[in-house]
Amino acid sequence: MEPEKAFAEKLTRRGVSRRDFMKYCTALTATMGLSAAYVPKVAEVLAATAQRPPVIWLHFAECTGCSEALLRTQYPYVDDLILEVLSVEYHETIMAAAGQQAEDQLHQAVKKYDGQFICVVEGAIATKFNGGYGKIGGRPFLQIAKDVCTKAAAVICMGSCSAFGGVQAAAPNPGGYKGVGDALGIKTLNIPGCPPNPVNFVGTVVNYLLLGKLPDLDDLGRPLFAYGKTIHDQCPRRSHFENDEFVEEFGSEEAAMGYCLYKMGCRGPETYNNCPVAKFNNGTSWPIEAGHPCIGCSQPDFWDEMTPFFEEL
Ligand code: FSX
Ligand code: SF4
Ligand code: F3S
Repeated sequence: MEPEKAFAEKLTRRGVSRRDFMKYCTALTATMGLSAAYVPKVAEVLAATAQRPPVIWLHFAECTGCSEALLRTQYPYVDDLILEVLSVEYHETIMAAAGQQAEDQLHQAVKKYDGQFICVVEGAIATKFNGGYGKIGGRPFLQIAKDVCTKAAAVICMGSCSAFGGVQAAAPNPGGYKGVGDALGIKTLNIPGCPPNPVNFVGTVVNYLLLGKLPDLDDLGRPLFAYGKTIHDQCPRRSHFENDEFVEEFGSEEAAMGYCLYKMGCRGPETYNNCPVAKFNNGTSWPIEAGHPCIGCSQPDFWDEMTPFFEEL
């Protein structure tokens, strides 16, 4: 069967119309900062069936919210596709194997794809006491990460825990938890957020497949297409005190300002992420739209730096 036809049938089996799929591709292309001319190319990348880069997906100390965010979006089948576009060789949450069988699978995959695989990591790594504060199958996260990440072609940290340490690394941090880059002394591509937006992971992978390179990064290793601006700079609530029409509608500048969540502790002015534009659950909403101040979840050490939450800075 032609690949195009096979793909269309696969979508139909999952109850996805071609129109829905193209809508997703259009939103993804915009999120990646590419012009609309790239939409058909992005669709092609997702539809292609050629041999794809092998991926080894590791879990360390975290809540698995990052995998959940990717697998349980409103249109899980679309984000699911990325797991088919990639050749996922190991992923504890979704693989059938367990125990020794899973361990064997990991070792075989690392050996087979040495130097070629993309390693995606969720969760932070304990570094004190030889990594004694966090183990899988009796082996410290630190040891596993050293064995696996150092053999990868690229390491993508999914979520604030693997990127910067997250809640495990919050004071007093007895286990000496760190993000993967810090723990191993390597450069990683970071997609922080607690959880991160799956579209930013998909965008990073599609960028790699489409343009043959990883996207441009900021000095914290975050793709600029997603983390190039602050929440505040893109926030619709900001328009209420900067737009004369709204000020008039609210009666005074002060009243219009009340619509902003700054006084409830919003950390939007110090937080770099694309939540106002990308939103979550396929564009349904995002924290500030739902009435909750941004807590700065994509910034390093936000559990220490951005707390106490709900208090004005
Ligand atoms: Fe951390 Fe992810 Fe927060 Fe949870 O895997 S970024 S605690 S949403 O799950 O690592
Ligand atoms: Fe800025 Fe937060 Fe107010 Fe939005 S709600 S304008 S991000 S301070
Ligand atoms: Fe996180 Fe703030 Fe977005 S809390 S999800 S970066 S609005």
